[in-house]
Amino acid sequence: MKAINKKTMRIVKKTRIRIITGATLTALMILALSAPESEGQGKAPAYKIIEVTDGGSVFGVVRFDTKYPPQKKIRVSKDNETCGTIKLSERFLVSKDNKGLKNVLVTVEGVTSGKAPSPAKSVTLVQNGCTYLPHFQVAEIGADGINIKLLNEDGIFHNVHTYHEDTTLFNVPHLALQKEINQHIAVAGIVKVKCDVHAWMSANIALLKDQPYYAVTDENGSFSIGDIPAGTYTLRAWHEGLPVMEKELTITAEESSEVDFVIKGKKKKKKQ
Ligand SMILES: [Cu+2]
Repeated sequence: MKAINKKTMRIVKKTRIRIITGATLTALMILALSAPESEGQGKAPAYKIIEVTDGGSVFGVVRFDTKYPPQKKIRVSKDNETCGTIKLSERFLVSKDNKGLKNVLVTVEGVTSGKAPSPAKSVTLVQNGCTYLPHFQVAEIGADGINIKLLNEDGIFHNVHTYHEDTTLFNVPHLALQKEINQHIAVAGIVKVKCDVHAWMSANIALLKDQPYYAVTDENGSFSIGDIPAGTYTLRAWHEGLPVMEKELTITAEESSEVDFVIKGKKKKKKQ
């Protein structure tokens, strides 16, 4: 996180907002993305599935206020025939029209009874042109975890290394002629994917458990989440390059609430 960091950014305050960083953030993500297995003392109650007939919704935009991080160019140092010579970083994808930020995971936290989750059995991550496709994806997982299908469309050697926090989940060589590899992940949370051969290759997979109330911002930073039971919750926005942002969210039956996250970014001072 060089173009924008904790020192050089702050969040414009519209209602109440909290910024969480570092280890606290990591711990919170696990708490938020992993549902408790059982109801017990000191634990949040297990998620209850109910029919939501008069739920409300929330929509909004995650965007920068003025300046935003540029899309960095990365010089490719090996396998140029397949990988090319220049890559554009997909870390910050910002709309030129409204400064909206793509690939922000927005979740409604604190819903204990709500619509049914939709666990997926498998997600696919493609290695193509020495880029992971897609750069960011979200899947819900059930008690059995999820299969990660890795496709090598490049015909060159890659090495897929996945992390949950700083811990390796799996680390597998993907040989040039090996089209497909399948791996299993059992934990919820943010899974970071890196290639140990090509340092610029990175992707993130968010695995949600008992959390059907989420959206990922589109190319204009827009999101929308519906069928939320009336109540007061926390709206959380996670992006790989920013501190977690949170706002209080009050949902009224059959009504729509607008909540925007506006990020004030200052350009990093150049030393030269
Ligand atoms: Cu690679």
